[in-house]
Amino acid sequence: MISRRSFITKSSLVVAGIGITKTNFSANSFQNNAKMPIVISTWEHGLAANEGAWEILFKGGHSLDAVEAGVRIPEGDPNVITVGYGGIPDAKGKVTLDACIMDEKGRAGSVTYLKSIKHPISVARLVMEKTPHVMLSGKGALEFALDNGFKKEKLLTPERKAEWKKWKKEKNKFSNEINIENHDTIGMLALDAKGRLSGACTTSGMGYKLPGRVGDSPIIGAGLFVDGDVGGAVATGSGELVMKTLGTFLVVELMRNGMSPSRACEEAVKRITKKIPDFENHQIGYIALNKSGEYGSFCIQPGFNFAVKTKNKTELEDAEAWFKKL
Ligand code: SD4
Repeated sequence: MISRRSFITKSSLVVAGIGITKTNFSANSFQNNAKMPIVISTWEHGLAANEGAWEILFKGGHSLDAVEAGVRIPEGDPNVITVGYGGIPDAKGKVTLDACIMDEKGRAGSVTYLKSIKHPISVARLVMEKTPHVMLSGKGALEFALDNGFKKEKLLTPERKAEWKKWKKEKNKFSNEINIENHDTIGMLALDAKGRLSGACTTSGMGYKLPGRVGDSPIIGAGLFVDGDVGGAVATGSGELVMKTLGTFLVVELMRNGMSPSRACEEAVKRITKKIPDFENHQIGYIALNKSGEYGSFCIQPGFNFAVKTKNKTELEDAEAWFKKL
């Protein structure tokens, strides 16, 4: 079980307009005491994704294969409306996908603004393994996928199309403010039995975004960063804030300098609160896993959770939040 070592201050600073209390957690690192392997991933859909990863991890497989297999589950699930097939489209009704992957050797691959391909994470992996590049975008990414045997598929489901039409009629205005429906990228980190750490991140991005918009999720160092000697981190939430602070690179560097995963995530959220004036209108969640199998998380708003799987446990945990509901 998790033991939070200290819960130091709880101030009742009410932030204008949203009726929430700022909570300070300090030194709230926790040891999970679990032996490798371990996999963690963002949000509730991480539970099913972790099971996919576990199939590979428990047999002694490589964490890179595990994270790819894991995140393919929400990518292929039309009920997960923020990732892959069945994802919320952009303002013009097109589903465009962002994804990246990184392994313990520091190899990385990414695709952005990819249309018509159900599993962008697998294309990102091929970019990493078959090209001298890190990132392919838009048409080029699609051509690369088709040349490598991927098939074009319709990603917009009838349900998402109907919602988009309604949105267009009633709002027709993009808002990336706190909105559960607008979020829920899957980001996953796995440490395999041999101590190899890999990560994956895949999303349909902000719902009803401007056509052409790319978020943090496919940006190495923003949506995902892994250093096999230190640890890894993934981000979810309003990508613009993560990009402006290079959030997951920051988390990993803080862990390199001795912070626990929880403290490092908290510090990276703190950076956002210092640098980005309207941060209170946004959600950001970070999760991190270090080389020893310790993990942690932190977010801006209450409500972010993440899934953890080890030999001894399968659970969904709530992340500590910068703001805590009154
Ligand atoms: C983005 N970070 O495109 C993604 C969206 C997200 O949880 O994570 N939602 O900005």
